[in-house]
Amino acid sequence: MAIRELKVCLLGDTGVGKSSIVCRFVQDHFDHNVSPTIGASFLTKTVPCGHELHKFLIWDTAGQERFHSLAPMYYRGSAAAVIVYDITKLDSFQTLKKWVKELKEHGPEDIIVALAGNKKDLGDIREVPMKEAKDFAESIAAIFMETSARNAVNVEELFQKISKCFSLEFMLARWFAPYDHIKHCLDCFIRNCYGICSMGRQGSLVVRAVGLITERLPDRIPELTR
Ligand SMILES: Nc1nc2c(ncn2[C@@H]2O[C@H](COP(=O)(O)OP(=O)(O)OP(=O)(O)O)[C@@H](O)[C@H]2O)c(=O)[nH]1
Ligand SMILES: [Mg+2]
Repeated sequence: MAIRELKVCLLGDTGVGKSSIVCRFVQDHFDHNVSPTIGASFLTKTVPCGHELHKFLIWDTAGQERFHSLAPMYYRGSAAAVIVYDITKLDSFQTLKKWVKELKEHGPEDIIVALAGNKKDLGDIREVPMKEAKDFAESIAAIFMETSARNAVNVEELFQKISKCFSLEFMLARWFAPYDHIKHCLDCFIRNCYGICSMGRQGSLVVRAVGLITERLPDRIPELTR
């Protein structure tokens, strides 16, 4: 099975639960007395996604202001960024918006952004209405989930959603969206592509997709590029 590596960084205010989310996802563990992150920490986890394995290379950054200048090192080259806020702290949602802006201005052009409203278990003292966060996420075409690292709510699901964005079907569907009228051709192409992918070739799926079209469907190029 082909392994695809996905660099993911976590950003957000100190104390919102970035390390706790990563710890829940990677080790299925929650620590009430976790220390603030210094610099950043790195963990990995491999999950199945359709006909592939996705290996998350996770950079859990430090939210304290003194570490802010290090962040570009981690979001540069990231396939996805998870920006975390604490639903009980309105300030942390404002910080999230600053991160969105910074990513838009300086982050990778095609980065997938996921917003995570953590500490869902403390819903009775929430300061950020879910609808407000959801609407904001929609306005920037980001994934949105409220999570609880403490109670293991929506953490796995959050990473699954990110993983799906890098599945072959999703990437090709996005890439081919303007060519919906040749759906049959696309379906054949996806099947062919899986045959090659399962042989474990390296490289970007989309680049491979273009290569395969050229190689296997040369007569369809005029249609695809019209
Ligand atoms: N109730 C509750 N507490 C949580 C949750 N997630 C994290 N916490 C607590 O929030 C505090 C901060 O969590 P961290 O994971 O260290 O936060 P962080 O975002 O990594 O902070 P920095 O490393 O300083 O940027 C800890 O006391 C955690 O136990 C959650 O889902 N629910
Ligand atoms: Mg941390």
